[in-house]
Amino acid sequence: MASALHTIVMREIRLPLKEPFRISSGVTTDRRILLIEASDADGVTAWSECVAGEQPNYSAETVDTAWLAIKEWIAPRVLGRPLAHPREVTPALDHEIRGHRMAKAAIEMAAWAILAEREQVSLSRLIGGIRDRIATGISLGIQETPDELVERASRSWKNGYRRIKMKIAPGADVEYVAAVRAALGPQAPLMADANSAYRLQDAGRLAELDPFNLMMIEQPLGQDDLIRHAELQRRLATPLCLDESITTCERAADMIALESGRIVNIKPGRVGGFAEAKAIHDLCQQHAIPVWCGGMLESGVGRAYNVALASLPNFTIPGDVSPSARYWMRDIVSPEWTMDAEGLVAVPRDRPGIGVDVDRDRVENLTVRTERLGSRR
Ligand code: OSB
Ligand code: MG
Repeated sequence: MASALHTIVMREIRLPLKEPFRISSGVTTDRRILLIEASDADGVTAWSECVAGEQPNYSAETVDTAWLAIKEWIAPRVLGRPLAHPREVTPALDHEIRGHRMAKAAIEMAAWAILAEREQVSLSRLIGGIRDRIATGISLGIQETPDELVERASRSWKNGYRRIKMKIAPGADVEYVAAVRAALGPQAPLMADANSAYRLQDAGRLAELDPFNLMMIEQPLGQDDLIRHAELQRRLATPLCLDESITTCERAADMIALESGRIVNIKPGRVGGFAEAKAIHDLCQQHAIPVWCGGMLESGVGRAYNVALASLPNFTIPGDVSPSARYWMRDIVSPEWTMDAEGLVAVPRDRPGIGVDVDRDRVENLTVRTERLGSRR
């Protein structure tokens, strides 16, 4: 990009979900979202989003740790530093700053969007995406009863979603999956995500899911585990997919070597940004490991990055890239993200940058704190 980041504006907004989203480790009702507006020395600007949650129940990072990390360590490392290409951001940030990948990703991804703006190409084209439309799945939170899950799964299937993911936990697993499989029939592409709720001793319980022909079971065991997942995979017919455990491309290589899973959920926020996400995509492609794009209940800003990433060739499984209306009464971008009746989301390949406009007035109204880092022009 032959430029440097000049200003980073951090904003926290509050955005209520249409309905609470429960995973095995907690429930989210109102999203607290950290938005970034970054500008380079020539005034080219891009929005990005940090995917950290409200609580440290998915990873150690939260909105508050990300805010601190960006302000204290990450922004000072990149502001004013000449960058020939966004690929240089991750090495610059990883040097002497451990972890904080979601915080790093928010800045790294903004650098890619600024380059896309500078070159007047879409983010998708900039990173080598090939798809005009991407297949979309839905992630359904844990419900009070199997019937309530069946109701949501049936509606999602009718609405065109290409893949239905059910959150599971001990006590809300076999019965729930059995009910949805019975209601939707043998062909429906179903999967389950446990968000690390099980132990290896639960292998027998998880094997009871094998008869339901799930496409995969996502992250049943420890959030940083590979060894026990490998042992579990040997005992299950259903493929395992790793989410939380894959924090770097090296971890993906370890997963492949250890056979800890057969599919990878790639979330650019989880792995520190687009460069690492692309590296994992490429590695998995070389090893015939399919990947799909996960979600973190992002606003339309974060979604833009997921949609661009999911347009890469090895994203062959529908991702958690649901349209805006699945989450929000009203999104903060226009146009909002929509899905057609075939369960496809259009990739804005002919619009420069992230491909949607941020509704600045709405963002201002939702903002609870702001901080401007870098020099004033
Ligand atoms: O494990 O994929 C996950 C949401 C928050 C935290 C973790 C996960 C999720 C989802 C939601 O599954 C996916 C979406 O954004 O629709
Ligand atoms: Mg997951």
